[in-house]
Amino acid sequence: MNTATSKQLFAEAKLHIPGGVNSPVRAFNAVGGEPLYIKKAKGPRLWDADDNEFIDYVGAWGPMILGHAHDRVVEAVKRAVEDGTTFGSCCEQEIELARLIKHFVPSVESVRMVNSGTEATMSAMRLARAFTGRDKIVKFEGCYHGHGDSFLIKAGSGIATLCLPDSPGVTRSSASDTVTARFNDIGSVQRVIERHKGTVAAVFIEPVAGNMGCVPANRNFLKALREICTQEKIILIFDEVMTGFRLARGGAQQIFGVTPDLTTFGKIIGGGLPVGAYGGRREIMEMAAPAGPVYQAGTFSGNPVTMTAGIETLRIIDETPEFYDRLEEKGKYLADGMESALNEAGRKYTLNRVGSMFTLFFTENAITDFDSAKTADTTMFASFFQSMLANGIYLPPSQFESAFVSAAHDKADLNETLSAITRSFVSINS
Ligand code: KE4
Repeated sequence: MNTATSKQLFAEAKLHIPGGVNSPVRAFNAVGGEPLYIKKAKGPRLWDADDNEFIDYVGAWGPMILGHAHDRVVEAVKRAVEDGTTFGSCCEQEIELARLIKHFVPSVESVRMVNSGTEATMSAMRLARAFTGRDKIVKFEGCYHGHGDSFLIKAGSGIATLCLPDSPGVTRSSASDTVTARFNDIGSVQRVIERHKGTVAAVFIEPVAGNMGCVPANRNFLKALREICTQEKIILIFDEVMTGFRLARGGAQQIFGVTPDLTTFGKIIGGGLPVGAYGGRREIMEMAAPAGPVYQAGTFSGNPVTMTAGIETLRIIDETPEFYDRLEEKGKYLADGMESALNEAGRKYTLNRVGSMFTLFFTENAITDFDSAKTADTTMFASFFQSMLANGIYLPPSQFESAFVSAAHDKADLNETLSAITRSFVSINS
């Protein structure tokens, strides 16, 4: 595959940008080779600077559930831009997106728009601390909640990808207010809560983790977590930046039937533009300034163009009652085909999938938490990634990320992907 232009661009980028990238996980460090420069995307496909074409399973790390450059979203954004991009004032569109988020997710009584998932989790944490008067937060090893200081402790996503222990620059004092527990292990939660009795403000969890690869929480674990938080008056925060509007209309909380106190959102609600949001119980949300004393602000928060892209995306989903059934069918079809290809190749693997999120781990171990995810053969994953790329399939360049099927992937795309898998295992074998 000719990647001369991408290589040239990457060499130039490294002169101007740390590591040549504006977000570490896209640098291909964990899979070898160099990142491709994407110049165009439409539906389920990407084209790079050398005109190589790929079927895309990164989906910009989750936002592109409709596929890239959906005609209706593009048209709506074009119209919005012609009326001005951002005013630093109120606009009607922010009310409409807030209304839609509440329409989809019943636990959200009030919601505040921000500009990234990181801002959403940072703000939700501040609110929970103010509401409870407590300092500590609990997070789970392998979960990633953005790059706020308090969350860069045993985090997933790029931290895991780059095998970083945690992150320098996070002070001991902020790190000391974060305690970690083991995902899917309620005993570890009970021990942590007991040890820090009366000082924990919030528990953060990805109800289906996407940042150690796709690792679903166990329903009983989540129900027990809900009970502990209720009993201890701890704010339970579902980080649904990735799973919100991805796994069901009401996100993971609808699937599991567990209601958090606050939920953080991002990705899909921006329709491909930068966005984040946090929302939940009104009595907590009303503490956010200017309704209450907890300060949080943002120049671009609720800007009409991002709101328009999010509104159009959620409207398209809302108009399609079978939207998530179709995504489930596509996810299942691809997973079943992958399993038979892997079995035929005699490969040891574990495939975790929830709806249109999936991750292939090269290990026979069940993957239920970060420790088990780390037993996967990342060297084999890197070979698989590169072979699939050479066969025109663009997977997430990290074992510790989830892949995504979009509504735009059709049967032909999925079959092309499955044949690429078979060819990849032949080339890896040889
Ligand atoms: P952003 O600040 O990147 O918008 O969102 C942070 C975030 C928060 N919570 C969850 C569950 C997330 O998955 C994320 C961001 N996801 C990563 C990919 N796993 C974004 C990709 C990147 O960092 O380049």
